[in-house]
Amino acid sequence: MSKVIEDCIFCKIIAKEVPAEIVYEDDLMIAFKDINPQAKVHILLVPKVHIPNNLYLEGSHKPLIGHIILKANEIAKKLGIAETGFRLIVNNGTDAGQEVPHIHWHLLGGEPLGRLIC
Ligand code: DGP
Repeated sequence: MSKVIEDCIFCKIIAKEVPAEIVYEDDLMIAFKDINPQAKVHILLVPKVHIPNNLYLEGSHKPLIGHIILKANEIAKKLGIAETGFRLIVNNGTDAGQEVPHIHWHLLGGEPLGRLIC
């Protein structure tokens, strides 16, 4: 069981103290529907260990990150959005609009998402 960081909503979801529509879970991560979806399919992929954002990643996290990125493919296939395409996004810090300081990957798809400037 990962340590629950006080006031971290994602730690509370991981600890099942707050409900979420979970689409996948294992020892390392959880994936659940975003409460405020920005596309027909909008899933958050969240490591169970509390890491605030990309800046806090260390070498020891490499297997965890690889695991989450590969699971994104599996979840996209399971939800039927793999063939039509999907987007994976990580917001880091204030300028990127990060609201929840527990690193997470947004998996978006199920409809045309429009072009980003990058
Ligand atoms: P970000 O801005 O990258 O930190 O994205 C945080 C996302 O988390 C945002 O799209 C809304 C979602 N979110 C915030 N609180 C909750 C919650 O309690 N439950 C669920 N399912 N999603 C949440």
